[in-house]
Amino acid sequence: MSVNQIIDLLKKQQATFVLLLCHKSADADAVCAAYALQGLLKRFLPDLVIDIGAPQGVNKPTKQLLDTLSISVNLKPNIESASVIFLVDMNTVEQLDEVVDQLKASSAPLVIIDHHAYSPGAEQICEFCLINEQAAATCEIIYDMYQQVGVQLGLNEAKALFTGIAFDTRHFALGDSDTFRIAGGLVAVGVDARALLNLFSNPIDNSERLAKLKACKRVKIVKNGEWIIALSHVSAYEASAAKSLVDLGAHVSAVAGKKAGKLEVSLRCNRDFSEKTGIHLGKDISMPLGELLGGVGGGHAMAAGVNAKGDVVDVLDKCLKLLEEKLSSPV
Ligand SMILES: [Mn+2]
Repeated sequence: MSVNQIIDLLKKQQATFVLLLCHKSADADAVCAAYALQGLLKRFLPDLVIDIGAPQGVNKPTKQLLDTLSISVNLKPNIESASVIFLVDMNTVEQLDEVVDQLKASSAPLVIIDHHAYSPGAEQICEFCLINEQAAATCEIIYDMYQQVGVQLGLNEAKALFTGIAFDTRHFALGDSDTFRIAGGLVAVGVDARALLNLFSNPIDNSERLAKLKACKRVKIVKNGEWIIALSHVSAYEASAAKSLVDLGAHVSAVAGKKAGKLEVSLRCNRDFSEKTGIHLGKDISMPLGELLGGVGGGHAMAAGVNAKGDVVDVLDKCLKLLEEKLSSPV
């Protein structure tokens, strides 16, 4: 899919209003990618009204980012009036709970720009689908879209892309050669890398510290051959807790949490586990686990998640079973 194809689609639809939708508790990558995409489309269609929508909210660190980079996000986007809808940094609408029905009812063509593992059916629901699982961040894909059409990035757009990439690569620790090529390009536009990284390395607040410590206290450790699996549950900050368990020494972790009847599971593993076992947490664990629980799961090879209903103990058992099955039948 090329940028020109997108522009042609917008013209063909005689689009006056377009929505760039971000996933549930939108993160820096989602919001920043949407912001830079908004800027790119504006270069071609200056009269087009383009809203960045986050109907399921933005996460806490991203809220501060929105102020700093002056990015406006609409928390109650008008789905019905959109001529074309973009899914940015996600490739399924299922995780958008309350607005799924509105999206399904809309006849607006859907464009997907994402770097998560393909969800079943992603290609069927969209007009154009740009999913690059190799990209470390959706912001990297947007950077290359600018390159493709030779459009110069503005400084604020470059800052946004740099921040989104820094966020998704854990401050570049998970970056590959493409990540550094792009970071170099953004620095050339005028991004002050150190200043931006400092700005967003906020100390975490006490509720997150407590969640991480509680996850450690409640951890169930299972050894499987050379691998250490850590399972735990918290009432918030599942992703942060799952990451902490891997930082502490687990090869793979799953942390479940239940809020207002909704169950969330975050999975993380280290690179050694990912490469030696060939297990893709998004495709091999989260997707089947989501299905098993009547919810939805997906994500990346080393970081994934599930949204569903159910009980934390039961979901962790099912998750462990899936991991054990995969480990006993190496790919
Ligand atoms: Mn992302």
